[in-house]
Amino acid sequence: MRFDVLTLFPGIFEGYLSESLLKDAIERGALEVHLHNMRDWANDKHNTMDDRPFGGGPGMVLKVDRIVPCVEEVQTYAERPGRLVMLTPQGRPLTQRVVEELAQEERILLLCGRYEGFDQRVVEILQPDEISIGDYVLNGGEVAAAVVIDSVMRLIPGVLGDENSAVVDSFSSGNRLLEEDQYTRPREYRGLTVPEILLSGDHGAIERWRLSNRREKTLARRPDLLDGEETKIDEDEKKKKKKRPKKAKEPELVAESENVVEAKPSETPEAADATENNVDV
Ligand code: 6GU
Repeated sequence: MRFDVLTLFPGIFEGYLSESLLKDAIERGALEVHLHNMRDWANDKHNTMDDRPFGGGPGMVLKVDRIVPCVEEVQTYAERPGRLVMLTPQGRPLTQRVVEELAQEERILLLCGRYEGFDQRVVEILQPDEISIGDYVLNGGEVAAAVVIDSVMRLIPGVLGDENSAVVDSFSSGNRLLEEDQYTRPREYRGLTVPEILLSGDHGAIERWRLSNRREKTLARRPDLLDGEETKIDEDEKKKKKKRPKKAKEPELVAESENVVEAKPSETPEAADATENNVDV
């Protein structure tokens, strides 16, 4: 997959692209990210990219006669033009569904705004897919573009190693629940212990605990994530809870999860603990 980032501040991306997963993916050729400084399309001696808004008001507006030729030229830099995404707080919200949709593209251009935004004729002429990363204000689209790259690249086959599989992530298709609580060694810290069930070696019971934990957490923190079916089931559960007080440490839910990934016993901390201490789990 190829990203072309159009920005007045290409330096913002350099550190981010040269670390960790992004760096590896780029080095392996699984991902290309090309940075373009839009100021290269300023054609006057002051390199002007923005101007005061007609009608008055604060801030500056990015000029249509700089931005449109810039995007049109960058579109010719690969065999096929890419999908044009404009990062703007007025865009449609970025969700995992939108990320999944973008991950289908071969090429994406990310157009980053600054200041008060773009002249509206940029939108009229180029008809970009306008995307926002949330209901708060950023100084510009660069951080939002990095969020798009980060979330989309995880879904490209061959970009993440198996150990980082995106299939079971929260919000991925078929899984709109929050992640369960995680623990690793030590078993006890400042008097706080790991839930007993995770040390039991009973993989069926562990999976039931995890699913139950995820659903309770999602219901408590993000009920908006539960679709009609989930909400209905959880309401049934709440009723059951009222009638029958919860037994300590017992998993509530016995439904099967679609996305169960069984860890090999040898890979779990308790198994490693057991090996270290020469005990069976
Ligand atoms: Cl895409 N841009 C800016 N400037 N602010 C934002 C945003 C984008 N998404 C949320 N806030």
